Amino acid sequence: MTRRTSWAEPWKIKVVESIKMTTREQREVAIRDAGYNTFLLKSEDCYIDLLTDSGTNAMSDNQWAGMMLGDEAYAGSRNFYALESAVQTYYGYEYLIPTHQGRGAENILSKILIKDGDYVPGNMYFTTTRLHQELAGGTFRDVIIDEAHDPASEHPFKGNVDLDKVKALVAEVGADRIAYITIGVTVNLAGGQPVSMANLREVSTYCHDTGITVILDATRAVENAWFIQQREKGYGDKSVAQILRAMCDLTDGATMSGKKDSLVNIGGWLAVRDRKVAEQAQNLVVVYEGLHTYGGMAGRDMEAMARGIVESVQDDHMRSRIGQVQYLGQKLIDAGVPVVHPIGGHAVFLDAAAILPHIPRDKFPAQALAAALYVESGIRSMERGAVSAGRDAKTGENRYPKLELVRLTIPRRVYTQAHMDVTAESVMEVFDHRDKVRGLEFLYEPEYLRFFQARFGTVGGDGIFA
Ligand code: PLI
Repeated sequence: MTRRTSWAEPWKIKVVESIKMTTREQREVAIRDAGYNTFLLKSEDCYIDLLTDSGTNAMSDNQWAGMMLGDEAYAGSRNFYALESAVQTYYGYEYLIPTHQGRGAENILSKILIKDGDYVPGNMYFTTTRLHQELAGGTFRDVIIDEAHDPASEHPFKGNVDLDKVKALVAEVGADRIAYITIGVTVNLAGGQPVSMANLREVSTYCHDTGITVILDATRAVENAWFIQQREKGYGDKSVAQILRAMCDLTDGATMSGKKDSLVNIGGWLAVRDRKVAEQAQNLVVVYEGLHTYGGMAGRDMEAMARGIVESVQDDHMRSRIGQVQYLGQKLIDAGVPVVHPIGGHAVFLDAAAILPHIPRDKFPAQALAAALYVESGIRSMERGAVSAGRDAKTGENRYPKLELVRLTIPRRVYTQAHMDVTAESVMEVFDHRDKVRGLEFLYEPEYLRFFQARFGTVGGDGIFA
């Protein structure tokens, strides 16, 4: 019984969508017209779209059936109660406030919990999360372990919080100036790296003893639960659903982008245990999102998410979801392409600083690598380096995070292993011609979340390849 070692997806395909290959000449024009920013490309000009796993998932027949059961009442839609029940069952929080997507929840939470001058520690920043904290008058402090900033470190839980860094912040500013701590699981910008249950428990115990609220960024918490099952002693015989619940039980609330783990195309939520915070959130959601029983989502979207949550916590789903990411990552590791180790949950991250050492950080090697990969192959990826990090809110200087990465993000249930093979070969092709890739400089830089809409020009000649 040892011959069968492969896994296969726990589904078969019922509907397909055509994708088209373009010529290199067409792609050279498209990327130039897009200001060398993959966010500004037209989707139809992309062959394999690995820009993000956010809202790009394929829904199941069961979810589509649920869409037909949308109760589009302005107030009290039955689909809200289905979603509320799914969140209570699988995440365990008592009060659910739906939002149009994750950043809607971040906005509301930041406005409620942050006072001007407060600090908000977190295990590495996320773009929208930090911006909402700053807009609410807070200052973000990174408290992730040092290993997270080292692409080569094989630490199995690189998303862990360094409790000494939290303690140092408490000693510096006082616990009453700390609005709350955000724990991202998994940590997107560290490479989709997980947090261990032991670390979550240790941080939760310390914070609760010190009077600090613990907020989970639950966006990819189910993927985190899978890593705990696979890597942490004592969890090998627990289900993903049990581990997810145990993680959430250590925290006071969560913000959620349903567009990732929950296998839908839109939606999010804020969930808390404290009734007073829930009341404030239910009041604010009316101002920014919609009534507290839809929060910017259609009834059908809430139904699809309720059903997606149940599907997302199935062990066989998670095995194939993360298995596919690992498959791509291993191919690149075997080919000697520098990537973030270990391979994370939702994406393979190319180490652009190591691949393009001839491009200085202020000429944005990761942005350039993403553009080069597109021209080479039609594959769309995303910069996750200095452009994403933006400028310091106080000094206005560019931030240069240690990690300068390109993210090959895998949508859930969308592409096959054959697409992963083509992706790996395309990355290898660019890797072979890496010394020809040109750096970039800003032509247009928007004030907020610049990576979405910035435009660039190539340095030292036309075209991304010399
Ligand atoms: O895109 P939203 O507004 O639904 O969610 C914001 C958000 C919050 N936390 C984390 C960890 C995210 O990854 C996140 C969104 N991520 C995007 C869009 C991504 O491409 O990774």
